[in-house]
Amino acid sequence: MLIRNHDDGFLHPAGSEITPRAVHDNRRDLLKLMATGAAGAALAAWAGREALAQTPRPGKLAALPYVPGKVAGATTIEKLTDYKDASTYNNFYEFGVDKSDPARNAHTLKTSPWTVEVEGLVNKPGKFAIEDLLKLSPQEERIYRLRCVEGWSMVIPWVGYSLAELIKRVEPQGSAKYVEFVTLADKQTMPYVGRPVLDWPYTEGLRMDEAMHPLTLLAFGMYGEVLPNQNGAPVRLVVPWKYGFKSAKSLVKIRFVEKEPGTAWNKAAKQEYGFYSNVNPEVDHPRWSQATERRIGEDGLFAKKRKTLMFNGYEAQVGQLYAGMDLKKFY
Ligand SMILES: Nc1nc2c(c(=O)[nH]1)N[C@H]1C(S)=C(S)[C@@H](COP(=O)(O)O)O[C@H]1N2
Ligand SMILES: [Mo]
Repeated sequence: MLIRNHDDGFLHPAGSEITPRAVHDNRRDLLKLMATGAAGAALAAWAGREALAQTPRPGKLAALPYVPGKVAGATTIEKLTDYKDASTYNNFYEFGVDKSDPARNAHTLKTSPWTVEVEGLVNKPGKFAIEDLLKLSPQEERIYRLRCVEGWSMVIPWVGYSLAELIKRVEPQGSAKYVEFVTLADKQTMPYVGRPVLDWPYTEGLRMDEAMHPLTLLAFGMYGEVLPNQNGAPVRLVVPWKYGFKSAKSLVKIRFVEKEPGTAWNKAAKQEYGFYSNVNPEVDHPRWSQATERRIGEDGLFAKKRKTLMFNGYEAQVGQLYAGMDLKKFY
């Protein structure tokens, strides 16, 4: 049966049609986890999946096959941001600097054919067609918070797999200490490339252990469908414990290097944006506090600001990566 959603007017399959299989799989997973004693963490994920199963996919773009997220901490039970907000309130400077620009302008982005080149200090460099990259590993749905450095956040069900799956296959050499991510810079299709907004192409970087962390997601979709162009189609990074700008969109190159690479925002304003950019309520941006955030969709007159959590709430999973580091210095 199809039901009409009041928010967007689109037809969605009724919940009863889409939940049974997912719920069945989840129960089986949960029983397995209980047997291994890992049920505590799994229960939160379980609740999140049930909530998700009630959230129909928007039905606008191609569906992606996926299983529920299996990585510990990869699912939050918070209410999902509406698809409409997540796909119309964006930062994608190649298409303009206003939040509404990417949704308006990114239709010109050509996402097929698309290749991602893996190069640098690896034994098996190569070019991956997007179709092959999609099939490299089973896709998971993971509900992550994404917190922008500007002070707003969203909760989005991403679809993809751990970047580590790709990294393992290309066999990094011992000298590879960092990973640099290069995104598309095409003047023909991206109206702001060529304007002196940022030093194009937009690039980002992670330390090897950050890139290998299971939470670091190579994302191909959201809300059960392929990514809308404005959210970084056809493939982007999602690093949920770091400020949003680390989650580079529309990736074309992944390069393994020895030295810490420059990043788009670090090059634009070194004192304001460091290499690490971990979400940290105790380290202010030089021009504003990072202690609280506004959840998109909750911005009524009486909506309370939320307290920003250390590592965006993923401290249990990633805190160990930074043991002994002065996070005020390495911001
Ligand atoms: N190529 C590219 N990637 C990018 C950006 C950008 O301008 N260009 N903006 C970043 C910023 S600042 C944020 S907050 C997130 C926003 O992702 P979303 O629009 O999917 O929420 O994308 C990041 N990735
Ligand atoms: Mo951002």
